[in-house]
This record gives sequence, C-alpha cells and structure tokens, in this order.
Amino acid sequence: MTTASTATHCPYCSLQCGMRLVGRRSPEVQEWPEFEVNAGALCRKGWSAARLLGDRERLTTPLLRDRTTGEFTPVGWDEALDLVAARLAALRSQHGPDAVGVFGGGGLTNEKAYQLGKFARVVLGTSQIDYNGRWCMSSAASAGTRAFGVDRGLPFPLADVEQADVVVLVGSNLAETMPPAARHLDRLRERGGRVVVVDPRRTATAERADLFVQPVPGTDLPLALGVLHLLVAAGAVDEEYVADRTTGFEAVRASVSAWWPERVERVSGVPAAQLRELADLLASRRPTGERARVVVLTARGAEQHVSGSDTVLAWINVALALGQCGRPYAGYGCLTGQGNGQGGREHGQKADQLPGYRSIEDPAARAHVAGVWGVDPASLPGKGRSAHELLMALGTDDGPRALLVHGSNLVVSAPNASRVVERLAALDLLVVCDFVLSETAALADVVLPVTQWAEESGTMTNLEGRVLLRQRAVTPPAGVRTELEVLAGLAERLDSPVPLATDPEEVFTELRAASAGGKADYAGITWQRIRDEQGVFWPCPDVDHPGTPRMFADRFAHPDGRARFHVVDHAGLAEEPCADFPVHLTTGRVLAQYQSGAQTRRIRDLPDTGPYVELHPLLATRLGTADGEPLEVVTRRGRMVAPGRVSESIRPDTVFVPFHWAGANRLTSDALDPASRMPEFKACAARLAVAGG
Ligand SMILES: Nc1nc2c(c(=O)[nH]1)N[C@H]1C(S)=C(S)[C@@H](COP(=O)(O)OP(=O)(O)OC[C@H]3O[C@@H](n4cnc5c(=O)[nH]c(N)nc54)[C@H](O)[C@@H]3O)O[C@H]1N2
Ligand SMILES: Nc1nc2c(c(=O)[nH]1)N[C@H]1C(S)=C(S)[C@@H](COP(=O)(O)OP(=O)(O)OC[C@H]3O[C@@H](n4cnc5c(=O)[nH]c(N)nc54)[C@H](O)[C@@H]3O)O[C@H]1N2
Ligand code: SF4
Ligand SMILES: [Mo]
Repeated sequence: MTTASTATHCPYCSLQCGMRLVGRRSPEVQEWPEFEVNAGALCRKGWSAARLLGDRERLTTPLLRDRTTGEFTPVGWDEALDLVAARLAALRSQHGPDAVGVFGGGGLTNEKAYQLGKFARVVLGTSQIDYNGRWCMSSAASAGTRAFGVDRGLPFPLADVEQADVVVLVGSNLAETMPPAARHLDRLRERGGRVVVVDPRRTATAERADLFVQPVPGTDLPLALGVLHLLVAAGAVDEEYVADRTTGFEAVRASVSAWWPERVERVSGVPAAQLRELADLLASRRPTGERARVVVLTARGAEQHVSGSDTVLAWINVALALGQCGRPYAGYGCLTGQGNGQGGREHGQKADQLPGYRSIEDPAARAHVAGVWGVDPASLPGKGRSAHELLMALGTDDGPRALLVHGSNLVVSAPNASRVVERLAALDLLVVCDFVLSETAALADVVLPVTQWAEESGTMTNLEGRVLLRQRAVTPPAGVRTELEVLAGLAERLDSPVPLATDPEEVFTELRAASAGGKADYAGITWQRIRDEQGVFWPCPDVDHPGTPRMFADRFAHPDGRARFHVVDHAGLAEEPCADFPVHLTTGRVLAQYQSGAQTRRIRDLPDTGPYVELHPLLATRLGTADGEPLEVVTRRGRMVAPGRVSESIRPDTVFVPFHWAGANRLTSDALDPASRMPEFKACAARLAVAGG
C-alpha cells in the first residue's frame, strides 16, 4: 500500500512554497520539485511546519474564560456559539451594529477572508472590520493603486527577476524572510547582473549584494529623490516612454532638482559617491545598447513608516522614469509578506473594500456584490476604521464593544502594544478563533478552536498574484471546526438574512462571481484549473482566459491606460532621535521565527532565542556593555530588557530588535501613514542602558 501524499503549500509566508505531505496522522514534509515557484526548496520553517499538526499545545475544545479568576473552562460548541451569538445580538440591539468589530488576517485563505467580510457586512451589519494586512503591505498597496491603478504585489512572476540586469531591494531581507527566493538573486549574478540592497543593517541579503547602501532608517524616500535627480541630470530618463505611457512627470522632474547628492548624503548618511554609483548602474546599457532591465522591489523596511506610501511612490517614479514598468523582466514590485498577503487584501476584510478589490463606497460595486449576496445594497454598511484605529476605538463611547479576531496575534504584533492590551480589556466581549492559545487568545472571553492549514482546503494568492490551492492532507483532531463552519453557525444563530456556505469550494465559486468585473477578477479561476496549471494569475475574467502572469505590457489600469507620477517630498520620521532618546530603534524578522511566533515558537525544531538587541560595537563601547549582556531599551511608550548582540553589521546610530517575542511592540510607535494607515514599525527613538546598571 502506498502512503497518501498530498501536494499542498507551506502555512507561512507569501512565497507559498509547494510541498508534499506524506501520511495522514503525523505527516512528514517532503519536497514537491515540480512546483516552479520554489522547485522543491523550503526554509526550515517550511520543513518543520507539520510539527504543529496534532501538537499537544493544540486547542481542541471551545474555552470560556472567567474574568475574575482568569481560568478557562472547556465547553461544547453549542454552548459557546449560543453564548457568543446572544451577546453579540444584545450589544447590537443596545448600541447598533457598529458595536461589534471584526479583525481578520492576511494568513486566512481567500475563502475565509471573503466569508469574514460577508459575515461582517451581511450578518453583523457592521462597518468595523479590518485586518493585520494593514500592518504589512498597505503602504505599497496604496502607492500601487495610485501609480498604476491596481495593486498586485509583483506584476510579474518572481523568476523574471533572474533575467533582469539590476535588482534593487529597498528594505527587504529576503534571504531570511523568503529564503528560497534568494536563489533568483544568485542566478542573476551568475549571469552578470547586479544586486543592490538598501538596509540600515548588513543582512544576509546584503551579503549577496554588489552594492550595499546603508541609510539612516526612514530615508529611503530622499534616496529615491536623489537617484532621480542624478538620472535627470545624466539625461537617462526614457523620454519616449514617459510621454507615451505616463502622466505627471514634469512636476516630478522639477521637484527632484532640489535633491542633489550631497544634500541626500546629509539626510540619509549615504555617501554621494555611492548614490552616483547606484544611478550609474540604473542608467547602464546592455551590450546590445538597449537600456538595462531594472527591477525595483520594496518590502517592509521601506514601507513601515509614516512616509511609507510616499516612499514607495518615490521608487515607482524612478522605475517609471527609466521606462521599466510593463517592460519584460523589469519594473516595480512589492514583496508581500503573509501567506495570503495578496488575496487577503482583495476579498473584503479591509475596512473600505468589497470583493474583487472593489470600493465599498462605489454604488456600482455595492450593487454588484449585494446582488451576489442576495441582499439590498442599501443594507451594506459603509467604510470602517483602519486596523490600528479600530483597536484604539475598542471600548470607547463610539467604538466597538465586542471584537472577533480571526488570524492575528495582535497583542504581540500591534504597535504600541500595551495600549492595545488596555483597549482589549475595555471590551465587553473578546472572541478569538485560533488553533493555539496565542497571547491574544489567552485574553479572550471565548476561544474557538479552528482547523489549520493541512486540515482544510482553500486557496491562497502568493506574492506573484498566483492563486494556489492548499489541499486538505490530514484529518483534523476531534473537536475542532473550520472557520467557515464557525461563521455559518454564528450566522444561523444571529438570524442572518442569507445562510453562509461551509464548503470552501462552494465559497470560492461565490467569490468568483463577487469578484467578476472587479480589479482582482477571479471569475475564470477554478480549483481544477489551479491543480492543472500550477496556479492561475489574476486577473482571469473567464475560464478560457489564460490568466495574467505579467501586467502592464500595453496599458496600466487607470482609465486612460497611463501610469501616474506623483510628487512626493521628504517629511522625516514621526520620532527623530533627541537628547533623551538618542538612537533609532528598528524592528523586523529572523529566519527561524514567523511573525508573532504563535506558531513557530511552539515548534521545538526551531531555535527560540528570545528577543535580543542588535547594536554596533561603537555604541556598545559607549554604553560600556559587551556581547550577550542584558540591555534595557526604553522608548516613550515602554521598556524591555534583552541581551545585546554586538555586530558590525548595523549602523552605529540604530539598534534592531526582532518582533517575534512580546516586548518589541511595547516600544514601537503607533504613528500612522496618513494614506495607508500603516504604523511606523521600522523607526522610533530609543534610549539604551546596561540593565540593572
Ligand atoms: N523568517 C520570517 N520570514 C517571514 C516572516 C517572518 O515573520 N519570519 N514574515 C513574512 C511577512 S508577513 C512579511 S511582511 C515579510 C517581511 O519581509 P522583510 O520586509 O524582508 O522583513 P523585515 O525583517 O520586517 O524588514 C526587512 C529589513 O528592513 C530593514 N529596515 C529597517 N528599517 C529600514 C529603513 O528605514 N529602510 C530600509 N531600507 N530598510 C529598513 C531591516 O533591517 C530588515 O532587514 O516576511 C515574510 N517572511
Ligand atoms: N515591531 C513590528 N511589529 C510588526 C511588524 C514588524 O516588522 N515590526 N510586522 C507587521 C506585519 S508585516 C505583520 S504581517 C503582522 C503579523 O502579526 P500577526 O497579525 O500577529 O500575525 P501572526 O503572528 O501570523 O498571527 C496569526 C495568528 O493567527 C493564527 N492563525 C493562523 N492561521 C489562522 C487561520 O487560518 N485562522 C485563524 N483563526 N487563526 C489562524 C496563528 O496561530 C496566530 O496566533 O505583524 C506586524 N507587526
Ligand atoms: S520561504 Fe515561506 S513559504 Fe517557503 S518554506 Fe519558508 S516560510 Fe514557507
Ligand atoms: Mo507582514
């Protein structure tokens, strides 16, 4: 007898590496070499992912928490769902539908994200829904929409990067955050191409760079202005492309004249000579005389700032001025982060959005989606608060009094997290769906145990806009339900005007109809096509359509078909260092842990080092500390103690703390980008001292 093997995808990041699960009980991860995105390669998180299936820390029964003792009591599903529904109904009738908030996640499958948005708008009638993707790539999404008329992280398959001549990574540590993708950089370099990495830390990714640029945190925007200044001065702008395919360049050309290299050097700390080297690379020619193919990629380092969306626009300006967007093996892309970071932002769990990447304020979009849902368009609520604003409103006079959390451990991952914990405590009801008792679930009044990843089927849209199918590979433990069943059970108890489906393929069919004609059009994608074709790229408006791996070849998505330049200027950080808080604190990731760590900290095969403070030897000497000694880090919001890790790789004016363990986000600032509402996770002002000294 052969052992069952199921082709599926990793539960973690947006690369969505293909893998096989072998065995139905405690399955083993094996490679799936035919799947082209990762060609069998996995990082250690992927290899160890199956360890959490059937783990003893796994939740298998609904739990009710006694607010006085803090103790959890296991209860049956009917009791839990009856109780949640009754309390939600009471809050709604007392305070109106916006008394209930919903917080989703970019790790949810398309089907779950879609159903969560429908549940909020149709069953609860609330406008108060948003999700953790707001903290992830919302700045790039907002910039992409403004520049190109549509937001798809990468408008080309990732492997195209290998065929480029110059790749500029602005604030991405992909060698640690999507390791199998780093091979594209290696192959590009073998072909003679060049890699540029922009990061305040010399990361594992920077080690692969031909040119490493190490700016002060939050200065990627003036860097782009300086690059464009030099390109204009060198006559390197592709004037024909700019005239044919874009609008708004003249104002941008004028605005960058004020950003000469020495001024950029003063602001960013990047030597003028290095800036010239970068501009020369971008303006270089292929042996044929044709322009070099340039790919500019941004990630969280550039985006998680109050100026994040303007920073992305500034780098898009560079790519457009060089005539790169829409050209083969070239252009701009954002490296999305969460497993379904792309799909999670298309189907309506965002405060301002309906499925198909439609606007909830557009009457035609409301009519279309309400038609698919079988409800009156007038019954759909309007736009709600963004993620952090939603959390800050909890338990206030006009904010939600109950919150349902699906797929976020926000106690660890939200900015200025101590305030978030205070807001959660002010709620009348906190309900968390999860498969482990995360730090957030531990504060809930009701915890609902759901199936995870390999125990259920559903689609995910990876960083390339490729819609993939995660197939159920193992039998879920007794006692857990799928999220679709939970939502349907609540809908029924809340007298929903329409029933909610529980079969994921049926939900996907409905999602296809709801997305039809929208920007992210899935109408022609079927589960069978995904199986047959290694995924299908949206937009795919009908079943005979091949899907769209490469966008913008002929036109951009604005009505006139042109891309838009935007004038942006350097506004700086929300918090600049000062006498009391003299260093920049930045935060991010390490290879072996994922996000808030709720999943990966429970996997014993992965090193769990705890938080640490990376600092330069010069700063260590000034503080009188040595490698491994405990340091106290203080910001205007909080403090933490963690061992120092002394390293030449970081700027002397900056320290780095990974956010996978609670602590980092007690320090971070919740100043928001005005366009995307992205918090400035990547910079705040901090003071360091030898702990206990
Ligand atoms: N191992 C691992 N992989 C992951 C994840 C994980 O948690 N762990 N999470 C996934 C998710 S959701 C995401 S969003 C992605 C994130 O992927 P990345 O964006 O690659 O990850 P980060 O570590 O958050 O940030 C990248 C780099 O930004 C740098 N940086 C800090 N401030 C600045 C700045 O002002 N400018 C510039 N240019 N760089 C700066 C940091 O030093 C860091 O090296 O990773 C995905 N993959
Ligand atoms: N300081 C700092 N903070 C950051 C960042 C940073 O760079 N620095 N990055 C930000 C970014 S980019 C992101 S994406 C966020 C991520 O941070 P979080 O939103 O906390 O994301 P996860 O840690 O992935 O949390 C997912 C939770 O949901 C559970 N879960 C997983 N899948 C499902 C599912 O299908 N259904 C349900 N119900 N639960 C599920 C997991 O067990 C886990 O408890 O953190 C942000 N916070
Ligand atoms: S790179 Fe991302 S998708 Fe691939 S195995 Fe690692 S965590 Fe999973
Ligand atoms: Mo993310």
